[in-house]
Amino acid sequence: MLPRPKEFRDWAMNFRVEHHASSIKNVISSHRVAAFGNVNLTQYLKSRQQMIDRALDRFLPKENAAPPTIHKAMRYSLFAGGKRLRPILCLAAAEGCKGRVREALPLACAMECIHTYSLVHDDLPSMDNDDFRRGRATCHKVFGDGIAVLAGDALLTVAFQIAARAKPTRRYSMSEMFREISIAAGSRRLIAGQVADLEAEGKKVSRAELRYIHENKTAAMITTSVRLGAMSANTDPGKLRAITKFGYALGLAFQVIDDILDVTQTSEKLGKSAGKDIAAQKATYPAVIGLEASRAEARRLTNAAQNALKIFGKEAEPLRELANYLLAREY
Ligand code: GRG
Repeated sequence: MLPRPKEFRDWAMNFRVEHHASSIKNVISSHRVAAFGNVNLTQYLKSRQQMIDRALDRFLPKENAAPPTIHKAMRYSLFAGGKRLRPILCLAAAEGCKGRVREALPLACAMECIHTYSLVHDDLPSMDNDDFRRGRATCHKVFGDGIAVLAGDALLTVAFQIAARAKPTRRYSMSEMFREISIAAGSRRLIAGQVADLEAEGKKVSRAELRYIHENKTAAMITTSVRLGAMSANTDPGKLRAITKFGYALGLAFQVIDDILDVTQTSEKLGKSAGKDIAAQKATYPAVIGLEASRAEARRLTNAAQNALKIFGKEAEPLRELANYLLAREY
């Protein structure tokens, strides 16, 4: 089994809180429209996506800012119609902890910039070599490999500039928030997952190795997104632990479902190349445990995510509905 970073054990296994001292696609699938308060989930997702898009547009250098090529490339990938899952979860976690969405917005946008950078780099010929992402040609196909590398670098860097717009709270300092983001995006989480994923290609991997890849490549960014939302709301340590459990289980469920969709959906529906995992002999849940067992695992993880929210009141209803929505998603 691959080594597990200590910080991840702290978060995900023991749930010890370390530092409390100081185009959704243009058409959102409406196969399951849940309602909370007076708002249904479809409207909620759409309005949150618009809020995030407006904020990202404000926070990013304009397309014609010098040198225009890099800013065009950054914006090309950022505004290509991603689901905005991580920032939406960040804002919903802030709400769930009775905080203000406005305070969480810079942190939410920072996570989306980092996520987009990881997609741009993942699509490069030297990595996953993909031509199609978020329903359009990948960044390097349009701007060339060199500019795509730089656009990814610039999205990662601007994320920290954007996060710096957030405010510290009584319990959580800005340095804690920056540390949180750096760990999630760093060589022991997102990059660790990507390294393990690259190294697993064409090999038979165990379930534990697969889980390590998914925890780091996917669940860490999702866990950090909800933790940041909770921190922006100055949540108490018990609620931060619960939000962490939620993010971790939801993040794993999200990746299991992503693996399932890769073998059950078309490229057109996904907005990215379907069937690539099998072609590249990738480590995926369907490949390791089979399709039906993967579906059962996604349900089990979604239940675990729901259970983690038991201590929250009706403010966490959007988080609960998002977890159900993601389990039933088709892209
Ligand atoms: C290059 C450091 C580095 C990391 C790349 C993001 C990634 C790691 C690889 C892409 C392939 C993959 C399956 C990643 C797992 C995370 C995931 C499911 C990404 C896609 O997220 P969505 O579905 O994408 O939220 P949109 O486009 O909707 O934002």
